[in-house]
Amino acid sequence: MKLYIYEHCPFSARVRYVAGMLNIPLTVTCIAYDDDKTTNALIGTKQVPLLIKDDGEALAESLDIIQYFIELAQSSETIEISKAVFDWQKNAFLPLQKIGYPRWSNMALPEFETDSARQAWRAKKESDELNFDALLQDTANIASDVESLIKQAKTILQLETNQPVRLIDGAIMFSILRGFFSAPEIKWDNTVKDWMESVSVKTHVSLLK
Ligand SMILES: N[C@@H](CCC(=O)N[C@@H](CS)C(=O)NCC(=O)O)C(=O)O
Repeated sequence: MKLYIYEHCPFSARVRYVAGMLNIPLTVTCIAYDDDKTTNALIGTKQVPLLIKDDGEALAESLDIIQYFIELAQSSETIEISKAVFDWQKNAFLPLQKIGYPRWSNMALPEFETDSARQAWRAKKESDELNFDALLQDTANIASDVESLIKQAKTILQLETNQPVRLIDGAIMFSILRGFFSAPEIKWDNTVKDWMESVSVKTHVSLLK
């Protein structure tokens, strides 16, 4: 099976997390950010993650892909997200954009190898509300919000009690938290950082450092 992704993309990362946890073999292809053709030719729009199953069928929604992996692995997990994770995710998405948007295209990520790809990113993602230079200048305030989210993550995932983390909850939290590593100013709770690092090794999904 082939999975098209962007390395920075949290929806791609949650799918890769589940594939890693369930030992689903995948050929992962990162497309260039200015590539308007590859996924358009397959599903009529520019969107990742995109799974091409072995029978050629395309699946283009992260939760549909995860559901398919759960069935393939005959796992008892589900795609039902717990309320605490759902609420945390809603609060975490804007801070993720504020940290990631002005940084990811300047990192050594495969989707941003060319000037054209980096320019396509800025043209699409920068707005009055998310002005890249202003966001970088406001790093201290944004980092403080993110540090609260990291502390909440420790409680929600019950990392200190060694309770098993539900597959879908772990996938969502990991995929958002990994994006915060792109700002070295953010101070991490050690328990959460250790969990992120061990899960990254286990799933082969790198942190966005
Ligand atoms: N609902 C979709 C959302 C996927 C999504 O928003 N993907 C973004 C990347 S993170 C995308 O492909 N955006 C197109 C673009 O940036 O040009 C899912 O859950 O898979």
